[in-house]
Amino acid sequence: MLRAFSSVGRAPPLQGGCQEFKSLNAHHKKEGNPSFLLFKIYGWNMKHLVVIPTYNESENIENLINRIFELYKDINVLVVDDSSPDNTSGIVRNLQQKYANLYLLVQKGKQGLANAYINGFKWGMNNGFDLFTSCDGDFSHNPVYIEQLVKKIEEGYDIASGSRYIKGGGTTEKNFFRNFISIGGNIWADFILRTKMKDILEGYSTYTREALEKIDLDSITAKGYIFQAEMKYKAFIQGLKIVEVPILFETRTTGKSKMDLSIIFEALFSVVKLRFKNK
Ligand SMILES: Nc1nc2c(ncn2[C@@H]2O[C@H](COP(=O)(O)OP(=O)(O)OP(=O)(O)O)[C@@H](O)[C@H]2O)c(=O)[nH]1
Ligand SMILES: [Mg+2]
Repeated sequence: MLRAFSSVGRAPPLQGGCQEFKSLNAHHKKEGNPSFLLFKIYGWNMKHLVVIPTYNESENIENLINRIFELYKDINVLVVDDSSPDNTSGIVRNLQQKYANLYLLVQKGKQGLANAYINGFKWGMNNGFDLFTSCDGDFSHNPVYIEQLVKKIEEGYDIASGSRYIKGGGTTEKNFFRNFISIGGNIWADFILRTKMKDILEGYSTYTREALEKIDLDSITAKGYIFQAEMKYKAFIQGLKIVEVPILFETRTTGKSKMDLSIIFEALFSVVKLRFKNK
C-alpha cells in the first residue's frame, strides 16, 4: 500500500504497524535479551555504524552522507566502495575532512552488494561497533527511518527490518515489472521459508552485534539481491527476534541501477537452496 507521506523531515509514526517474527523451530530460548541488556548498560552511547555499499554513486553519496550527519550527530558511517570509476570514493574522502565519524573502505573492483555489506559489517565488528544498519547509497533508504529502527533494538529486538509491505510502509516505484518482482519475490520467499515476514527482501535493516555473530557472516553464500533474505532467514532459524518497521522505499532518482536479470534469477533459486541448506 502506498502512503503519501513526505520523504523529508521526520518519518511517520509507527502506529502499531510493526510486525514481530520468531521462528517456531527456534532452538534456544532467551533468558533476557542480550542486546537489550547492552542498551541498558551503554544507554545511547552504543557505537552505531551505518554501512553503505557504493558502486558509481557519485550523484547520491554526498547528499546522503550530509543528510545522515544532519539527523544524527553521533552516528558513524562506513562507505564500502568497489573502486567506482565515477570517483565515489574521492567524494567520500573529501567529506572525511568535514566528518570525523566517516570511514571509507575501498575494495578492488566490483564484487557485489553482499560482499560489500559483509566486509563492512566485519570491519565494524573488528573496530568495536555494537549496532549496524545496512543502507543503500542511492537514497532509496531515507535516513529518517534509522531512528525508528534503533528504537526497536532498544525495545529488545535483535533485528529491525524496514518493510514496504506492512501497514504504514510503501514504495514510490511505478514500474509494474519491478513491483511484480518484489511483491512476487516476497510471496515466493515466504512460501518457501515460512518466516511470515512481509518484506524479507528489503535491505534497510539494523542488526545488533550479537545478531551478526549468530548469523555468522562467513556462512553467507548470497552475492546480490538475496543477501538480506539470507541474513534474516539465518537469524530466524537461530531464534533471534526480528521486527518489521514500515518504510517508504524511494526509487532512485539519479545514478544507475545495478539490478539485472541474473540477480533476480539468483534470488528465485537461492530461496529454495536456503530453505534446504538450513533445515
Ligand atoms: N560496493 C558495492 N556496492 C554495490 C555493488 N552493487 C550495488 N552496490 C550498491 O548497493 C546499493 C544498492 O544497489 P542498487 O543498484 O540500488 O540496487 P537495487 O537497489 O537493488 O536497484 P535499484 O532499485 O535500481 O536502485 C547501492 O548503493 C549500490 O551502489 C557492488 O558490486 N559493490
Ligand atoms: Mg537501489
